[in-house]
Amino acid sequence: MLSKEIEKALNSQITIEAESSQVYLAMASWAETLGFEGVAAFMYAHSDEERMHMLKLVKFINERGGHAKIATLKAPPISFGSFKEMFQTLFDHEVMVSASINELVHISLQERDYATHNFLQWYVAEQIEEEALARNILDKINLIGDDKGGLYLFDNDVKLLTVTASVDPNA
Ligand code: OFO
Repeated sequence: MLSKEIEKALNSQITIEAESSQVYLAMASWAETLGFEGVAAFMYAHSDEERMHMLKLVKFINERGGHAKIATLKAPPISFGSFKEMFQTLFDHEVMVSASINELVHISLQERDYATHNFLQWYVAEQIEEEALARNILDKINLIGDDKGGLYLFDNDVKLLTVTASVDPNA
């Protein structure tokens, strides 16, 4: 059985994951309107991943006798400046998500809820991967700068990352 405090904290994380999914969906749509198919495909897949992160939490809370609540979400921005700015926003967002997961881990230890602690380890590992991936993309885009040909190649490159980074929803 979940304590009220853990239930509340996990529910807040549902909202964070849902908002991540929305922001990345907005990024996908923006990139698509600019004709960058690779970046759009990458962001659509990332948005799906975040929805999966959210669903995992919903199921876990309900399985443990709590009630997963679905909250209203803030509307994400419509455009994101440049791709460099967009991927910086993505990276900063993931760092914020990692901090939030760390806080959840901390609360689960305080409450001696080892089942939740164990469940959260999946998110801890996932955040290491997501931050590394975002950092990797930022490094690439910093090398390219505003070079049009470079951006074209970058778009193709990111398309490949989408294939390799695709997730197993049952993981
Ligand atoms: Fe990319 O954040 Fe979910 O966990």
